[in-house]
Amino acid sequence: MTKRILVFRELSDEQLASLRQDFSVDYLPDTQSADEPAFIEALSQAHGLVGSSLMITPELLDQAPNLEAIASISVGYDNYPVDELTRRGILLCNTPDVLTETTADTGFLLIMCTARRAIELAELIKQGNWTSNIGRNLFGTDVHGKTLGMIGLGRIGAAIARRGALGFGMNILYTKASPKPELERELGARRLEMDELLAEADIVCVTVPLTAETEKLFGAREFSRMKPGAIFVNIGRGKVVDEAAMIQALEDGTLHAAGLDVFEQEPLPAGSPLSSMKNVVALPHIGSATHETRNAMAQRAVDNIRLALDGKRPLSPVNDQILLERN
Ligand code: 8YV
Repeated sequence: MTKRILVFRELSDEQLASLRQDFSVDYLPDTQSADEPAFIEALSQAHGLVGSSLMITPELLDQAPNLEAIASISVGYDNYPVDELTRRGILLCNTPDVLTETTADTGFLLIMCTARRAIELAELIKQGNWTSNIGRNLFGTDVHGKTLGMIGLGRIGAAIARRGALGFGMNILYTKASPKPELERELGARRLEMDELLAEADIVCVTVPLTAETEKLFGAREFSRMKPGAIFVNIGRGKVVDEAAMIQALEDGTLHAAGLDVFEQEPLPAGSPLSSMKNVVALPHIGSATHETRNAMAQRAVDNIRLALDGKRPLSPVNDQILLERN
C-alpha cells in the first residue's frame, strides 16, 4: 500500500519529486488555515504531514485517522499538541541545527539595527529627509563591548552569544535556567538570576521556546527592571512576552527600544503600535528565512518523514519515546 503524505509548505522540485517516487503526495504549499477544505480532505487520507506554522489541534487530529508522523519544517513545535500526539502514537519531528546559524544571524541583525536605529535612519533617505548631518537626537548606541543578557542559551542563543563575545567583545550573561559550564569557559558567560541580569544587561535577547513555563515570561515587572536605555530583542516566540505591557513600556520610556521577529499574533495585526513606533524594529518572522536554510529545513523534514513512514528512526524526532515503545 502506497502511503500518503500531505505537504502544506513549499518544497523544492527535487524534494517533491523524491517523495513522489515512494509516496502519494498531496501538495498544498499555499495552505494558510487548517480549515481549508482541500487541506481537510487530504488530511483525512494522510499517513504523513510535512509543513509548519499551522495550529495542529486534537480536534484536527480526529480528522486524520491514518496519521503516523508529522515532519515540521521548524525547530519550534509549540503549535503541536505533543502529549496528544504521543498518546495517539503519532511521531513529531522538527528541524534543529540546520537553522541555528541563520537564526542567530537574524538575532544579531536585530541587535545591531535596533541599537543603531538603522531602519529608522535608512527611512530618512527613502523619504528624502536626509537634509543635514545626523545630529545627537538621531544617534544610536554602541553594541561592541556592551553587556548582552541571554534569555535562553540553547543552540540559537549560544550562537548569538558567540557572535557577541567573539565578534563584538561583549560581556555575556544568561539566566539561571540551566548551567552552561562549557559556554562559561568558552565565552566567559556568567549565570545570574533574572533580576540581576536585567539590572546589568545593556541588551536583553530572548531565544527561549514557547512552553507553559515561558509563556508571558516577560511583562511589566521585567521591563521595569531593565537598565535605562537598554534594548529588548525577541527571536523566540511572541507569546513569551506580554505584548501589551511591552507596548506600554515602549510608549512610556520604561523600555528604550525593541527588536522583534516574533509576535503574539502573526501576521502582526493591522494597526498594531509595534508596526509604527520609531523605537521598534519589527521583522515578519524571518528568523530562518534564507534560501539556503529553508531549503535545508525542508530537506530535513523530507528525510524525517521518509524515515518515519518507513518505520525507521528519523533524524530529529521530538517525541521519540514512541520509537522506544515500537521496538
Ligand atoms: C519558522 C521558526 O518556523 O523554526 C522555527 O521554529 O520559528 C521559523 O523557522 C518558519 O516559519 C519555518 O517554517
